[in-house]
Amino acid sequence: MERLSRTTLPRAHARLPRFDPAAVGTGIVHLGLGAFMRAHVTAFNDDAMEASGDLSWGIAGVSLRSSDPTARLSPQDALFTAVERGADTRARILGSLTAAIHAPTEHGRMMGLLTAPETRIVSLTITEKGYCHDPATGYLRPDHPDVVADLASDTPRTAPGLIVAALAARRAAGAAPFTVLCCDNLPQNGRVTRQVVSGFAALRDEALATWIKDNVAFPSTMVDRIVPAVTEDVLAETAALIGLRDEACVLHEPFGQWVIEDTFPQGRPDWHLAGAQMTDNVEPWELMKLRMLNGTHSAMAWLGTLAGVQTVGEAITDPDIGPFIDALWEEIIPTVHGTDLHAYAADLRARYANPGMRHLTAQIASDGSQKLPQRILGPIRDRRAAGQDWTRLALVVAAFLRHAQGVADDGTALRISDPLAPLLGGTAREMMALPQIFGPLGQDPAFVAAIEDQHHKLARDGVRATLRALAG
Ligand code: CS2
Repeated sequence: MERLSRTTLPRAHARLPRFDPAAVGTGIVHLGLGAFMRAHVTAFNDDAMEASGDLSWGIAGVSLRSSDPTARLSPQDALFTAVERGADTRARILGSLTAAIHAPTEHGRMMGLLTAPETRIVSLTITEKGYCHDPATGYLRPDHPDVVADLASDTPRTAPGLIVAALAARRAAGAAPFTVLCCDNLPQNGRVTRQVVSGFAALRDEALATWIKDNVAFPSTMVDRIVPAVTEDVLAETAALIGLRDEACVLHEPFGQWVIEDTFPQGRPDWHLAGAQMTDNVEPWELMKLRMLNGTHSAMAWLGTLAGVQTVGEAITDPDIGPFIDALWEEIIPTVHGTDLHAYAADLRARYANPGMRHLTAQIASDGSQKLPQRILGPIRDRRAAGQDWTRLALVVAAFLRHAQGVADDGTALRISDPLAPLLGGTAREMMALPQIFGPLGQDPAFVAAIEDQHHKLARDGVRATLRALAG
């Protein structure tokens, strides 16, 4: 079978870009070339391009570590299929990605794009751990091994290191900076990105840090679309669907949401024409999504992996886990703002149950140390301050700790993928004393005792019996 490329594009059985991909210029450099960015940011960008006819905002995608995305995309002229699976299956080929660059082996090409005057936005989907920050405080960790290595090198590899190097070069050339657009699931993600970038700059040069503070915009965003990791099955199904081989396709649900703080001194694509919500305050959206979606995702992930439940779809329809998640939403809802939060929860429930998605609990369970503070500890702090019960949230923390100890309820070993893995795996009490994750909460005897109690039940009775006892 032939492979997708600009040459074979007209023969693809799919919705094709309504513009000429060869005519697209690069206006954005995107760090983090994973499936999420392809299924979300690029999809909105294609829609904006089609609606406005402005082809100057193409995206050069950069993979910071793995050579895999480049190996898949480059032979296809950076074209790929986004397969949407809901009531129907729809294949669409996206054309606003202009390049797929592997940072470690193409440093010069990448820096050329990062310093080009046409590049007016640098966007990021590098996952929580890519910020090299302390998840409890949101500040850069100066002792982070990758930060230490970057400070001693002319070819930085971390996102904060690269952004600072590019901004330094632009400043030295008297050029305007770019806007830095974080699209990761962090609370106040623009502010955190500003903190880590300025923090890195200050370790290099105080004057540069001040220039960044005065000149660079870091708008916050809320991004949402469920994008499970692509498997061999998806590759085969996509080929059958479009009649061409596509090694870089992505699978996603119909839902997609993007709320963006509208602060772009250097301009931006017409994302509002693609359905993005432009606002002056993303925080309520961010809090709602991080706690209600990502928080329950993590709950299903840690409880599910412990109980041997493999996917989100199985977890939400599970007779023990499903009702627990409904009750968990009742604890979370009073800690967030929004107009119809019960309707939002009902929509999430339906999205989780989408039979076209096989979203693995093990995938979501990874990097738990980076996710727990904003997803679960934040709501706990708010409920305790309001004098409200927080039993279910406590059980989720206990499930995180049990998962980090690496053994499922049936005795099988769990693979722990977490940047703080070397510090995890001790007793519940030892892990709660880690300030990077728990901050001052870990020093609060009432908090520690409540979590230990739930952890003890999980260890003694397992997930199912604990959930049943709680449901009473
Ligand atoms: C998930 C998210 O892997 C995870 O931690 O909770 O990737 C989630 O699927 C997205 O944020 C949905 O927008």
